[in-house]
Amino acid sequence: MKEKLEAIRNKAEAELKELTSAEQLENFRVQVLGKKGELTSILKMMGSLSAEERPIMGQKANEVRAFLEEKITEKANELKQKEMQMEIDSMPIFDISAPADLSRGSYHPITLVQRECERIFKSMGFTVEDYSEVVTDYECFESLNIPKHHPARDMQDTYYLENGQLLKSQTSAAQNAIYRKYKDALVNDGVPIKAIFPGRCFRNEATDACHENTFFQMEGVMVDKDISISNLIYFMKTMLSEVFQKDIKVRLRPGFFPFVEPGFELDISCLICGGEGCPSCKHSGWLELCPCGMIHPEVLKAGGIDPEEYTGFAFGLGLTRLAMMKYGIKDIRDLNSGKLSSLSQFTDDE
Ligand code: FA5
Repeated sequence: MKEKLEAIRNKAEAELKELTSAEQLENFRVQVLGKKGELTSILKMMGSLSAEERPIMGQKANEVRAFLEEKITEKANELKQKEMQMEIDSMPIFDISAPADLSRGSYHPITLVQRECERIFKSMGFTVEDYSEVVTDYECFESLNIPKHHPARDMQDTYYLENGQLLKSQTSAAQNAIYRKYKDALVNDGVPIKAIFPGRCFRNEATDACHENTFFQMEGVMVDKDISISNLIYFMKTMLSEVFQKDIKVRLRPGFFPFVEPGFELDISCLICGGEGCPSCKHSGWLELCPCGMIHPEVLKAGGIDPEEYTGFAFGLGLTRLAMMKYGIKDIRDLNSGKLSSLSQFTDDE
C-alpha cells in the first residue's frame, strides 16, 4: 500500500507540471483527491490492513494528501499569475509621452468671452477677483442698500439654503467684500480700487430665449477721488469695442438699482436680428447688457469707505448675453444644454 501511495504522489506531481489552465487543474483535483479519486479509493482499502499497519498507513496517506493539496494550491497561484500577465500583455499600450489629442474638447463660449473681458480689464489696471456662489443675505442685498422687504428683491428671487444663505442672484454680492479688502490701500496709499469679479448667478426665473435660471455676470467697480460718469462711459465703450472689434450701437437710459445713484441701463442693438426685433431681444431690437451707475453713498459706507471723500462706479455685465451676441447664439438655453455639437464649434486661439 505504501508503494501505491508513493506511486500516486509521483504520478500526480508529474501530471501537475503539464497543466495549463484552471479548468484542467480542477479536473485534476477531483481525479486525485475527489470522493471517487485515486487517493480516496486507496484509503477505502485501509479496513483490510492489520491494527499495526493501519495508523502507519493512515499517517502516510495524510502526508500524501497534504503534499498534493499544497502542490495544487501552488499551481493555482502560478496559473492565476500567468493569466493576469496575459491580460496585461493584451492591453493597448498607454504612452504617457504621446501628444494630447486636442481635437476632443473646446472652451465653452462663456469661458471665451469671460477670458476676453478679463484680458481687456487687466490691461486697464483692474484686478480679477473670485467670489463664492453661496453668499449671505447681507452680502447679496442688505449691504447693497436693499433692506428686507424692499421691492427690488422681487426682481431677484433666488434659491435659499436651510441655514439662511442663498445662491447669489447677482455678482454685486461681492462688492462689500471687495471694498473692505482694498479700502486701506485706497485711504492710506491712494491706490484706486479697480476690480472685476465674474461669476455664476442664480435666479428663480421662468426661462425663455434670453433668460436662464443659471447665468454668468461680470461685476466691475472703480473707486477713487473724483470718479464720475465720464469714467464709467469710457470704460464701458472701451470694453465693448474691444470685445466686438467693431462699432456697436449702444444706448444708455435711466435704470433703477438701489445700490447706484444715478443708475443706468446700457443696452446694445441686437446683433442676432440687426435691431429688427426677434425672440432673443424680446422683439425690441435692444438687449439689456450692462446695467451700471455711480455707487450709492450708503453702499460705500457699508464697505468702510467715506462717501464724502470718495466716489465710484459699478457695472454688472451680463456675460452670458454677451456670449450670445458675440457668437450669434439665438437661444440662451443652448449654452447650458451640454450639446457638444453646437458648443464645440467655438475655438480659442490661445
Ligand atoms: C443686476 O444684476 C445688477 N446687479 C447689475 C448692476 C451692477 C447694476 C452694478 C448697477 C451697478 P440685472 O438684474 O439687470 O442687474 O442683471 C444684469 C444683467 O445680467 C442683465 O442686463 C442681463 O444681461 C443679465 N441677466 C439678468 N438676468 C438674467 C437671466 N435670467 N438670464 C441671463 N442673463 C441675465
